[in-house]
Amino acid sequence: MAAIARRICPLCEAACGLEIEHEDGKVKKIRGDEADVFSAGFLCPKAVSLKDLHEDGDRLRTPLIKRNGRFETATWEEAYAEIARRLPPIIERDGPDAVATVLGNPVAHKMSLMLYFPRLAKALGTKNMYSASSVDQIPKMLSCGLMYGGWLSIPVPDIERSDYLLILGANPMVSNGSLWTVPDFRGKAKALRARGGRMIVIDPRRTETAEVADEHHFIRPGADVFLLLGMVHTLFAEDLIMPGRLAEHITGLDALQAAVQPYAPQLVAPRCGIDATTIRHLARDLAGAQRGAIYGRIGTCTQQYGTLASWLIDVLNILTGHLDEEGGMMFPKAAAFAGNTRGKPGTGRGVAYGRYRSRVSGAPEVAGELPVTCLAEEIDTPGPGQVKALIAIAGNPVLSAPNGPRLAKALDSLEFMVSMDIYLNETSRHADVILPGVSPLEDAHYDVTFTQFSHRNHARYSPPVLPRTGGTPDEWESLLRLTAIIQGRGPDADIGQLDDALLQEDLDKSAGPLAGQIMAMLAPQRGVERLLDLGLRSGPYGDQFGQQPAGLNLQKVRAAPSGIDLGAMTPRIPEVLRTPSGKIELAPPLLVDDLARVAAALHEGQPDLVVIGRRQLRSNNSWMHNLPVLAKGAYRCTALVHSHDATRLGLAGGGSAQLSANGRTITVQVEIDDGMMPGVVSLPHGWGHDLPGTHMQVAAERPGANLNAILDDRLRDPLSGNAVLSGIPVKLTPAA
Ligand SMILES: Nc1nc2c(c(=O)[nH]1)N[C@H]1C(S)=C(S)[C@@H](COP(=O)(O)OP(=O)(O)OC[C@H]3O[C@@H](n4cnc5c(=O)[nH]c(N)nc54)[C@H](O)[C@@H]3O)O[C@H]1N2
Ligand SMILES: Nc1nc2c(c(=O)[nH]1)N[C@H]1C(S)=C(S)[C@@H](COP(=O)(O)OP(=O)(O)OC[C@H]3O[C@@H](n4cnc5c(=O)[nH]c(N)nc54)[C@H](O)[C@@H]3O)O[C@H]1N2
Ligand code: SF4
Ligand SMILES: [Mo]
Repeated sequence: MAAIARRICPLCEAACGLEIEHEDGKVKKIRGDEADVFSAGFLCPKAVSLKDLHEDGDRLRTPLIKRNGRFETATWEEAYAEIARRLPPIIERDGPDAVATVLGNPVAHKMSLMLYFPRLAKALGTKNMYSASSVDQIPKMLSCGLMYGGWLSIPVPDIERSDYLLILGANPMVSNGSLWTVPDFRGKAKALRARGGRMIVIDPRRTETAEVADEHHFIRPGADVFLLLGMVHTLFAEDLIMPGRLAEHITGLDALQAAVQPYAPQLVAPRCGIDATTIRHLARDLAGAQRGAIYGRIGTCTQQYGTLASWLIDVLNILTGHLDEEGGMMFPKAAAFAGNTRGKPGTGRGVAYGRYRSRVSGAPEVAGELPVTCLAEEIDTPGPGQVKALIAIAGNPVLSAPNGPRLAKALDSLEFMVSMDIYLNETSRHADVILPGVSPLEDAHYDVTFTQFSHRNHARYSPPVLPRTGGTPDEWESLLRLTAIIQGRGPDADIGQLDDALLQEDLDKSAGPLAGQIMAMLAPQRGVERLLDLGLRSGPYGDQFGQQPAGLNLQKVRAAPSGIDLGAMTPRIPEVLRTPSGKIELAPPLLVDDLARVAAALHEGQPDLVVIGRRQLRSNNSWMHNLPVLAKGAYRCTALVHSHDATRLGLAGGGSAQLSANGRTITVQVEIDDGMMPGVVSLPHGWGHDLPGTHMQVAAERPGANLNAILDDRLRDPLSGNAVLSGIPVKLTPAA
């Protein structure tokens, strides 16, 4: 008989609640859960691909061990034994820094990986920790860290109560939101406009989001900082500074005013490609909005001024009285694991930044990690401290990080590499051992990450939809197994006992004399469920282990299969602040000093042609191209070119062309699109599935071209270390 299970979709940040109809272990139908307290039935075309993902014959079901250059299937025992044989001797010989870890995007979408990777990291103690954060949002984490005192104190638009939304470098109509968990952005944007609200988009492409907005302005890629400085300048010049309730919670206003003084709209206009009148009107409209916000995302992060742009966006919200106000940018308060509720309310130590630097480039550590663009050089540059082994978890940096060819070569030179992945793909092919993850229908889920960026607070838990088969461990168990191996306990350690011991250690630290009692109250749960129960019960809505009997625990969340609504966001300043001053730092010296780079580049000319990235609804970074339901249809890895550029460069729509930068070239298919800003070409990332040694048969049929193959791994925002992916000068010529 068919049964219906509920599962939060793990495929993007919108975290929609789904209904999965299944029978005899087979998925029959996937639809949105109308009763879901957060997503109310919304879903996008990717949701139904969970069936294809579950059934994909190319998805790994058993570990693989590489012997004599070829992968052989292996049992879990054999795989762990191989790791135990090869990894610890490297640590013993060269120390923990000889082993690097690299995490990919799906880690943020998997409770098992999110909650248990820290265990592994602690056991290993390496400085060489890398992740997709540094090709993504780390500039925003740094700017918010400096301003509010916490890496995850990142405000999100309160769209349901807003009447003005200015969007820079984000395309939520396609991405479904990022650092902003907002299922059905389209519906919410439509409602905003129906209330008489306005939406404005700043993007070098007239995007799907621009299409549903009231206004769209092209911007020169990488030049948001100039626009934003011009807007802040306007607020000061026109006496539009009105932080309202926040006035007593901010510091650095004078320093900020002095810092933006040189950037009058007429001066920055040519540099950003937006005229001075428009810059002033954008500033005035934001200031005049009753309930409004300016929001920026990946386009504003993946550029050389990523941290500065991220900072100025918050500055604008604060100066116009839109931070921490209904309908503006507000701080979510997640039910569990909320980074922005830890510690004493109202003051703190702020964030520690640059505690160490990468060996080769000297890039500063941010939030405990180094830029992923440093990984290749740390492997291929000999000398003390060189990386000799790698643990890659749910990441595909060979495609997702700049200069994939260099990284691929570097990975081949490692003494040992483990991949935890679900495919034999462009990155995992370099591993010596691959430990497969499980299908999202086979594990339990709670959104550890994206509840922290949700436009409305809620708690939802999904038990596994289908049972795991063939003795496959859950990923938290694999991570504990690796932890045990690194701790020198060998491949057959009792990981149940280790799990208990590690939790006991945590509790001794956080709960002191109550540790034993709490441990007993969490029994007989184990693994991720136990950590989740702990997170919920000790969280801001928790039952505090009986002290707040009406509060949340896992049992209560479980009993509500479509989730528990915890209400709209509420004002949190000053409680959310953790800066030493107890104030919002408007002008952190690190950021103000970095304006020297901006001043030096104010009159820089526009390169003839630059490339930017793009996301697509039926794709997700590099890894969903093997799912037939998404792969079908029109060829998607096209280079969008304005017709004027096509004419002057001699390019024809549908024709192929050579796209080159940094001495490397890829072949792309041209698509003429007058929605592009002239002088800018757009190509999606995550393609290029034609590398040898992979096994993704559907993806290989239409491999596409890897944009990152031509980008420069040495180009970073010097503050955050984030890769520069946008606005890179390129040459585009017709292919012979
Ligand atoms: N040029 C350019 N490059 C970019 C971007 C861009 O805009 N432009 N965007 C960047 C961004 S924002 C990001 S987040 C990164 C993403 O960078 P990555 O995370 O490195 O890339 P993904 O394609 O998301 O790869 C995810 C990997 O996880 C595996 N996987 C999927 N599900 C699971 C699972 O449940 N368990 C395990 N163990 N493995 C799993 C997949 O097979 C795949 O190997 O790419 C970045 N790269
Ligand atoms: N369907 C789908 N959804 C996804 C993903 C996916 O691959 N596919 N990836 C997920 C991930 S990992 C992330 S991080 C999020 C990202 O979520 P978003 O940030 O919303 O993603 P993008 O669609 O890449 O939007 C970035 C926009 O920035 C523009 N842009 C490029 N350079 C500049 C610039 O210099 N200035 C300005 N102002 N704009 C610029 C681009 O044209 C693009 O429209 O999406 C997530 N959701
Ligand atoms: S929008 Fe994102 S979370 Fe929602 S169904 Fe689509 S992929 Fe899943
Ligand atoms: Mo991302």
